[in-house]
Amino acid sequence: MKKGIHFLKKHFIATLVILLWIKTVAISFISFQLPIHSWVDIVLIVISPLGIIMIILGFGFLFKKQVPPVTMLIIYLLMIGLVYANLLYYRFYIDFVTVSVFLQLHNVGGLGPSTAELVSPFDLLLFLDLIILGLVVIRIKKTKQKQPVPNKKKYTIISMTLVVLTFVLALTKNPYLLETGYNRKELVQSLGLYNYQIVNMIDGLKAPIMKVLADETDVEEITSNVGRKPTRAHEEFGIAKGKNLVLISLESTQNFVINQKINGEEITPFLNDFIKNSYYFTNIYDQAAQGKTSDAEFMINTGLYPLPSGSVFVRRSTNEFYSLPKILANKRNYTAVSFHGNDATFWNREEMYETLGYKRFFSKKDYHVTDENSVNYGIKDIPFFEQSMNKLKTLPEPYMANFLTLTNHFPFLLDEEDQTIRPADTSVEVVNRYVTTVNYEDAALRRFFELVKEKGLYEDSIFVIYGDHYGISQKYEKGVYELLERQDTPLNHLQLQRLPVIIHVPGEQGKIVNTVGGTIDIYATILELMGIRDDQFINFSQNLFTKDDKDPVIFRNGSIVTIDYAYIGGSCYDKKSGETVDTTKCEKYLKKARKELQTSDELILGDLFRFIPY
Ligand code: GP9
Ligand code: MN
Repeated sequence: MKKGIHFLKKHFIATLVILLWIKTVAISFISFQLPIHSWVDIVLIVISPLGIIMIILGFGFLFKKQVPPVTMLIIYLLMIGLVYANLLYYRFYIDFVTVSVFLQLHNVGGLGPSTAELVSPFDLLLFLDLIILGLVVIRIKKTKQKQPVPNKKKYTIISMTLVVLTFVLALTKNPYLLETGYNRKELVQSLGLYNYQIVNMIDGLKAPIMKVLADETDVEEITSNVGRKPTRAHEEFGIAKGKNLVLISLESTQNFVINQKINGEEITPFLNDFIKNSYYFTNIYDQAAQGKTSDAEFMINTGLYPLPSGSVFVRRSTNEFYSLPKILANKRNYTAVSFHGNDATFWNREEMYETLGYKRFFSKKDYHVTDENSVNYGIKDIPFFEQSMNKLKTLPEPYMANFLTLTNHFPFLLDEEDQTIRPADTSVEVVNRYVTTVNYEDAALRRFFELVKEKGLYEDSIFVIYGDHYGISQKYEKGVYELLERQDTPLNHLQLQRLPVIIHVPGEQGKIVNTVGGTIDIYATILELMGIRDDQFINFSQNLFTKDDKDPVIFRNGSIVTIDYAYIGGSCYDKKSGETVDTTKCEKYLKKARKELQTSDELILGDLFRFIPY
């Protein structure tokens, strides 16, 4: 033991570098499912962290005459902390931490009451060496001997060369790597966790500069880039003209629950009936990113993509935007309001709603919230709808009313007395509970429609009901596969990312629409139903009644899906055969994805709508 400590003391720097390197590489292989297509990918995962680890740990001694062991151990600990933060975040979101996520941490609902759920006893392995390293540091302090400092010149050259080599290799493999900085899995796989974090930080710094540098001249280029085709005529155009528009966001609701039975009981009996007299869109994919519900709201309100990192609601709430509330107010004299039982400041809604043109936000403080009528993140959906009714009744018509439900939020908690369906019996508790909270949400919708009918608010309205984003993260998907008796494959995972979108216009029969689309397309679809041509405004949304299935649905990480192909996890799939095919088959869609995402980011980060008159 003594000998060992003596050895570590002598080679303190090398020990820290190697330990951190091994841990980082091990986690990259074991915990982050990074796509590996060739030996270059493996080489990159192995070498990419080394150079930058040397540089960062080197700060502890490069500018000093001798090695300060405590400082170095602290740097080491911080770096392990960073790895661990990413590990926890990854377990739930299958994504990596960005600077924006740190800044909006108080809003990242998913990690709040559920961190315990994400921790594993094996995580201790990451920190065990700290005991021995601590002893070594005490020993160094006690003996008061000078620690040998490596040859600084050599150390710097080796570490710099490793970093440069990493970037050269990574960019040779994918020249678009830095341009598509939103594909975080690929960034981490090619540059390693630490270089990725630095690239992300630089991106974050670029954002405010983009706004300052932007001017009218940028708009022309953007407008030509968006290049919108005029929307084809269709019989649903204008069928809801002049009606009140009611939007209902279904928290964490995925499409697989519709028409699905558990032990002979329907999970969503109300919706299963309701879709028979509605437009039910069966192939709408979740395009939300790190902003979760707020991203879905942003897409539906503006027809723009969410930001590559963080939430537009938090990062860009003082921008100018075209939005449904503003368009409806300008063209049709609508008043827009929003209803949500959580704090007004959560996800910065209070500020962003004003920017988007909402005239009033009924938030937690407008509801009678007690311990009895709350669960998990706030007031339960049934009392939420009940208490909203009188507020809705007093609105001047025509109105746009936006409702956000909340009960069906991870980790899907529900009081026994509210459970009207037995939990599922898969091996994943989260999925078993999910069934009960979705079933409660369905009952809340039933209550909502009873009430609007009772109050005479039904006939003159159009109702747009949509799942905001996935509820069952990939970590827990195994339970869903058990429930649906399906295999865990990349394409089945993709299919699970579909969300229910239901549009109900009283007096219209409705129909099932199988168009392949995404959350962003709800915007144009609503405008068209309201009798306003969607192509007058700059946006990336496509009317779902006329959208071409061959046009890709674009995910924020640059992946795509069309009726024929899907590009996910770095592979191109032929959806019919389920086989991977040559990437060239997906390339034209990926090109479109890069261009659209980049243009949308430029519009938002440059705050370009301030130069575009209505
Ligand atoms: C809570 C709502 C839900 O106000 O935003 O949380 P999220 O789904 O965004 O984590
Ligand atoms: Mn949500």
